[in-house]
Amino acid sequence: MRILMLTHAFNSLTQRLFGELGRRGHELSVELDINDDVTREAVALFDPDLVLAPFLKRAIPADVWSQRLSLIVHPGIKGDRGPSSLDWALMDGETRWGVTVLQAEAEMDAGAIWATSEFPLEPGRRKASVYRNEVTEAAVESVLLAVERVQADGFAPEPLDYGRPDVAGTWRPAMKQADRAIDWHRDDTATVLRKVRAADSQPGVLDTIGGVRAYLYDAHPEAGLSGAPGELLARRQGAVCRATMDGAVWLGHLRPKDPEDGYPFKLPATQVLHETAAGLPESPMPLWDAGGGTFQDIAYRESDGVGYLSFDFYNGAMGVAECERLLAAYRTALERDTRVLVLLGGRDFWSNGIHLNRIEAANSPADESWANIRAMDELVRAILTTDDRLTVAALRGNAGAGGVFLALAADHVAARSGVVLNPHYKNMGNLYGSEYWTFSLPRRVGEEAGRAVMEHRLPLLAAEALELGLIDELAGDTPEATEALVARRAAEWAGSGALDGALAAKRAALGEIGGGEGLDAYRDGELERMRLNFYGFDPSYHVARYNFVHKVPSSRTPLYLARHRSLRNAGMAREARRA
Ligand code: COA
Ligand code: THG
Repeated sequence: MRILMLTHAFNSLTQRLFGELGRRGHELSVELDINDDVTREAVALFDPDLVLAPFLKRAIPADVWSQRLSLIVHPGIKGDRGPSSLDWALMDGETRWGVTVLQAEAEMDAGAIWATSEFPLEPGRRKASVYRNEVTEAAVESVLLAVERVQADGFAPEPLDYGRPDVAGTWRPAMKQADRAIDWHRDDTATVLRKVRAADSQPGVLDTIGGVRAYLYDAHPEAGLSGAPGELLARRQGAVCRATMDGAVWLGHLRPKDPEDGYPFKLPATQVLHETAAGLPESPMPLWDAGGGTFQDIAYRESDGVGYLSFDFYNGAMGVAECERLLAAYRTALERDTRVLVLLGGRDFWSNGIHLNRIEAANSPADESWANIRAMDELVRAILTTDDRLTVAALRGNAGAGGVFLALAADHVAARSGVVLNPHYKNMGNLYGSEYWTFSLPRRVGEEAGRAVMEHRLPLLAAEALELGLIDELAGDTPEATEALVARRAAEWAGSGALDGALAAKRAALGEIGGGEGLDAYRDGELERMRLNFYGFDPSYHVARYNFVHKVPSSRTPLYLARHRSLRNAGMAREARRA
């Protein structure tokens, strides 16, 4: 089928559906929801059999949905309607939730139902985490089913009827800040966590913290500290700890509401609260895995002769500090008597490379970019040159740009089957990229495929990455399954007689390229180009980063997505229709 994906942004869910539908032979094009006329034009140019809206905030115009079957992916259980579905589900403590694929009509989300899928929902989860995991899996299932039903011809979608016993949901209005507000004197830790997490990653809970009006994000429980409700107690690695009625929470990121209080995008809480935060006592966090109950973004543990270094950075963004701390932890892990070391990335993201928000907020974004890429390169190099043990990258969540090449530095790369990889830098103003990609990419996929991956700038499903040889293994359908499968394999290797041979081969391969010195040549070549990206005459990278960080809406859909706008394709489509 010809499917036009109409979407507010080419976000992770849209990318996943784009990959899954493309793999099944559908002809796809994407239009970002810019305005109704652009939508109309896209329909006219592409002449789709189906309009699919995976992530749409505005109404599809009546002349489009009345002439073209238009399906909406709604992140709600059957019968649920409105723009804040997941927010309400999490605030109300629903224990089952779902995705509904419904037909667009005049009344929002009231159209006939083409497919649904449900999942259990644990209380206190972060909205974006549920979206990137359960919602995305359920959306893939129900969209594929709906598309089959459209193709089957003669399937009658079910009109929305609240009289039916299986129609559980209802219309819920847009959630307001008043619905989200925290009362530090009355809300216990679980309530504060629930409120912040139901609004994370957007819009955040508006509050006053350290005298600043700001949106709160990235909340974690703290079992060991307490104080007067609302009081700031401590700081740790960018986060601040704040007392609740019965305990305390860590808040990792803030976004100031008013421009006079700082940049209007998310930054580490200590950076937003500068002097106030600087006056707080530093609460140290050892590397050994505390097993929860506090904020720990890097943790190490061992079992069955395997070392596990886990890390989970907000939005997968790695600034200089994160790179340096992870490198220090990696070096400590190398001192341990293990022969297999697993790098276990976060549930939502493995890594998205350098920290674009922190760079944007720096006095010299060029200098900060340079420092950040140098710090990333040091980390990647430490992994590439580890020759006394096997390294495994376990991707539970998505990876983008330099984050992908961080993973490729490991000997074995395993990913959750639903992971989406963006192994290219082009969308960030034609950034050349570093992280030793000129070494790792051709080493894994060959010169030609490597060039194609970098050039065509499209996301890759984990299964596609496996076929290309970019990664080595699909490990499970959930973050938990990925962790368990990787652990089983790592323990097998650690106890295997074949490991010595594998390590000898690894040392030989490293020797063949001239060891660390051989690697220098790759990095220096990359950095020469990066220096031009950061300091040269062409400001593309700085412009792209500004737009990304400030979420400047696109005025047009990039041509690599809007295939109907590339003249050749549009012409061919019209020819094909006429014939
Ligand atoms: N630095 C800072 N923030 C980043 C980031 C980075 N490198 N990569 C992603 N983020 C943030 C996004 O701004 C977004 O912020 P929000 O919480 O305010 O919404 C959040 O992470 C999630 O990103 P989003 O695009 O909504 O997630 P997604 O899963 O739908 O899409 C990508 C993932 C990879 C397509 C997209 O985030 C991206 O293009 N990232 C940039 C990668 C990059 O160019 N890195 C730098 C070069 S090394
Ligand atoms: N029919 C048509 N178009 C659609 C839908 C549809 N476009 C996508 C949409 N479903 C997804 N669902 C909703 C439901 C309600 C609202 C937005 C998207 C909504 N919006 C408020 C408004 O427009 O005033 C603003 C909400 C906010 O503040 O975020 O109520 O079924 N044709």
